Amino acid sequence: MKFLLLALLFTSAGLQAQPSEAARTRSSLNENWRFRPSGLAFAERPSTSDAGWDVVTLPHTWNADDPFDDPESYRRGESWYRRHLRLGDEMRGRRLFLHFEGANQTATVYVNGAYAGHHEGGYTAFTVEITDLVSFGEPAGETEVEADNAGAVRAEDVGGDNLIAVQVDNSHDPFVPPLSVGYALYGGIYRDVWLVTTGAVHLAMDDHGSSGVFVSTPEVSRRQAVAEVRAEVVNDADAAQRVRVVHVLTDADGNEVGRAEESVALAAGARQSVVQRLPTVANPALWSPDSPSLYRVTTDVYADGRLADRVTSPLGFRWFAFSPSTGFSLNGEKLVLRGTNRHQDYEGLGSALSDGQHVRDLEWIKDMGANFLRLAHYPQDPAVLEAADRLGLLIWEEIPVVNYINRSERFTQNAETMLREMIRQHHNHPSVVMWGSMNEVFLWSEQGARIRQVTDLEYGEAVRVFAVRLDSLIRAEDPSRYTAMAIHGSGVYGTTGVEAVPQVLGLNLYDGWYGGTFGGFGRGLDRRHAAHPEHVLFVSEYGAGSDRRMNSLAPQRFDYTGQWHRMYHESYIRQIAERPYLAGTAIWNQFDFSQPHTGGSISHLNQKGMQAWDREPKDAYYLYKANWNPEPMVYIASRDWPLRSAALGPDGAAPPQPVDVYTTVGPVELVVNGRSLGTKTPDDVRKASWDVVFEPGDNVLVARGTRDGQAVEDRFTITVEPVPARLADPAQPFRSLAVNVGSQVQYVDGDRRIWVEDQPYRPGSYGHLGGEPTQFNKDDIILGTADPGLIFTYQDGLDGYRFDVPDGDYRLELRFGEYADIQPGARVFGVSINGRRVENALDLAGRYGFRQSAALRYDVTARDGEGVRVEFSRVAGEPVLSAITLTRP
Ligand code: GCB
Ligand code: CA
Repeated sequence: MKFLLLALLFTSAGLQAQPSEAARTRSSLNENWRFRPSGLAFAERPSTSDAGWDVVTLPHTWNADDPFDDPESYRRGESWYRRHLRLGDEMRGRRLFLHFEGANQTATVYVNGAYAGHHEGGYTAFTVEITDLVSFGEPAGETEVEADNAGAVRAEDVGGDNLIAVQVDNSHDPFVPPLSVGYALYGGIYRDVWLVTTGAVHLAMDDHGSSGVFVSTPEVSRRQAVAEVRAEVVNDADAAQRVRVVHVLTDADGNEVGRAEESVALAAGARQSVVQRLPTVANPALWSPDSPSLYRVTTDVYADGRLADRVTSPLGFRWFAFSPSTGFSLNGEKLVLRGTNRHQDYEGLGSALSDGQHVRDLEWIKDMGANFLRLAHYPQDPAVLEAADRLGLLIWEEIPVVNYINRSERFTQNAETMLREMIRQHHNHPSVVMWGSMNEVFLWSEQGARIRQVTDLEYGEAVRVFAVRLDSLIRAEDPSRYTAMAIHGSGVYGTTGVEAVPQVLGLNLYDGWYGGTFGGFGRGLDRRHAAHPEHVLFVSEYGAGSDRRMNSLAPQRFDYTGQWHRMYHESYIRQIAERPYLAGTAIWNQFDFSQPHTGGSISHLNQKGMQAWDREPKDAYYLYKANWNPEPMVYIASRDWPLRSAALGPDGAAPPQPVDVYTTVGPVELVVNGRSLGTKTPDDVRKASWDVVFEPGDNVLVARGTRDGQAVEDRFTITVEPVPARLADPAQPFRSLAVNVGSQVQYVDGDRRIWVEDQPYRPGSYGHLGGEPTQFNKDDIILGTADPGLIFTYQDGLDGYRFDVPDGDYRLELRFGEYADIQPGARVFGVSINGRRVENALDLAGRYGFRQSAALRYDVTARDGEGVRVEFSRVAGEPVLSAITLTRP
C-alpha cells in the first residue's frame, strides 16, 4: 500500500501538476524522445521496436551540421520521433492535447498507432487533441514498483503507457511555403512540445494553435484605456453546462485593476465566442520600447461553479500609426523605428535553440539600442514574442513566402493558413505592429530561375492576386495591425501593381554591397518617395557581409572586411537620418546565419550579421550601440583586428593606421602605449578617429571620456607583427611570410597566422609579377580548406612571384583554387622555382576539379642573393595564384 501511494506521486510528478487542483496543466514533453533519421514503415505502431534509435531531447534538428559541410546539400527528407507518455487514472475525464511550438516542415502525429493530426508549415505552432486516443492505466500491484537495496524507488509501467509517434518531413514541397529561400530549412521538432490538459469545459484548443483567447484594445489614450477580450469556449462534457468566464486584468506589479465576467449556457458539444469589455483603466501605463509596461489578462472558465480552464494573456496599452510623410508614431509621438532582422539559427545548434538562447538574442538586440525587430522570414518561437513584449521591441512578423510562388489554390491556402496561425497565435503580444505576407516574391520566376525582367505578365498578375488575398486576410483577421511586404530593388513590383497592396512597403536595399555605391541607397529612396508619396516606406533590409578574420587598410566592396562593413553602416546611418519620411529601418542581419549555396570567406553562411554565427559581436555592433543606446560608452572599434601586421617603411617605422572609437560621451582622448594622441570630438555617427603609429609587439590603447563627471573608458591591446621593408634586413632575421595574393585584405587563420596584403613586386621586398586581382563569384563554394577567404581572391594572369629573402633553405607553399567552371585543359601552366622546373603542366581543373583548394609545397634553396623566384609559364590560358607562404624550416 505504501508502495502504491508512492507510485501515484511519481505519476503526478511526471506531469508536474495536480490536475485536481489546477484547471489547466501544461507540462513539457521535451525529454526522452527516440529519433530515427530515415523512413520506416509502420514506425507509428507500438509493435515496432525503437530500441536501436537515438535518444534525443527537444528542441532537436537533424541538420545542425550538414548544411555547413563541403557537400552542397543537407538531408531533406523524413524522420521519426517517438516517446512514451504515461497517464494515470487521475487523468480520466480530462481533455488532453499535444501542443507543438514548431516542427519543420510537415508533421504527422500518431498516438498508440492511430492518426491524431497533421500540420504543414515549419514555423507556426499546432495543437492536436489526443483525448480519445490514449489509455489511462491502473497501477497494477506491487510488482510495478520496487525498492532497490539503496531504498530508491523505481516506478515502472504505472499508468497507461501511450506511444506518441511523429513523422517529420522537411523535403521540398511545392505546396508549402517557402519554396526557395536563402537559409537552411532545418528538419526536426525544433521547438518545445507540451502536454496540455483541461477540464471538459475549456478554451478552444482547435483554433490554429492559438490559446482561444484574443485580447484587443479598442480604446487607448493617455487618459484611459479599454481592453476587450474574446474567449472561445467549448463544452466537451456530455451534458449542458452553466459556464462562467471571468477575466482579471492585472498591472505590471500584479495588482488587479479590473475584472469582467459573463455566464453562458452551453449545450453538450457546443462552443461559443464570449466577448467582454474590461472596465476602463484610468491613466494607463502605456507600453513603449522605453517603458514596456505589461498588463496581463487571466481568463478563468468555470463549469457549474468549478474552475475548468485558465489562460493568461499579455496585454499592452499603446496606439500607433504609419504615415507616408512622417513615418511611424507610437502613443501619439513620432518614433523612428530603428532595428534589425533576426534569423533563428545558431552555430552548432541549427534551428534547435532553447528558450534561453532565443531570449539572449533579443537581449543583445535591445542592448544595441534597437527598438524594432523584423522576424524574417518566418514566425518565431513564443519565447521571442514574450521577450519582445518584456524588453520593448516593436515587431514585424511575417510568413515564409519568399522568392516566388506556386500559382495553385493549394499553395495559396497553405499561405493563408500560415497567416491565420501566426496572427492568432501571436495576436495578444503588444510588441507586434505589422504582419508581413511575403518577401521579394519576384526574385525568382515560377520555375525557380533568377528573374532579370518579368516577361510573364500572367504570372505577374497571379502574384498580385495572391498578394491581395493575403493582404486582405490580414486586414480581416487583425484590423489593429498594419500589413507589410518586403520587396527588392526592382521595377516589377510597380508594373505589376504588387507594391501598392500592403499598407507598409518594405524595401530590401544593398547599394554598396552587391553593386553600386552607398549613395545609391538614398537616391533610390528619394526617387521612390517622389514617385509614390502615398507609400509608407520602410527599409526592411540593408547590410553588408564581414568576417572578423578579415581586415584591410584599403577596404573594398565585397571584401568581407570589418572596415567595409562599418563604412557601409556609417554611411547608411547618415543617409537614414536625412530621410524623415522613412517609417523605419532594419539591418540585415543581427546574426550571421545559414545560407546554403553561398560562398565568400565562410561557406554556406550569410555574413551580414552585427554578430557572428556564435554571437560574438563585430565592431559594427558598437557603431549602432553608440548611435542608439544612450548609456555611457567608449568603445575602441578594433576588436575585429587584434592581431595585425604592419609593413615597415624604409626608415623602419610603420605608417600610421586608423583607429576609430565609437562613443556616446563627448570628447574622447586616445592614449597609445602611455602617450596621448589628443582629444577628439565624435562626429555625426559618434565616431572619433586617430592615426596611430604602432610599435612591433603589444600596443595598449586606452580611450577615455567623461559623462556627468564620471570617467568612461575602454582599454584594448593590439599586437603588431612588423614586415620589414627589406626581407634580407640582417637586423630582423627572416622567419616566415604568408601573403593573401590578389587581395588587400589581411587574413588571420586558425593558427593565428597573419596572411598579409599582396603587392606588386618591389625590389628588396616581395610581390607578384603582373596580373590582375580577381575574386570568385559569390555563389562559388571553395572546397577542401578551412580558409576559403584566402582562396576566393587571387591574382589572375601573373608571371610569377618573388621574395628577396637572404640566402638559405626555405619551404614554399602555393595555394590555388580553380575559379571558373572551365574545362580541364583550358588553364595549364608550368611552375619553376629559382630556375628549377617543378611543374610542367599544372592543370588545376584537371587535377583537382572546379572550386577545389589545392596547396603545393616545395623545398627551395636561395643562393647568391637571388631570393626566391616563382615563375609561371603559360601552356593554355592564364596562370593564377591565391596565396603563398615562404618559411624557414
Ligand atoms: C535579401 C533577402 C534575404 C537575404 C539578403 C541577402 O534581400 O530578403 O533573405 O539573405 O537579401 O543577404 O542577400
Ligand atoms: Ca520555445
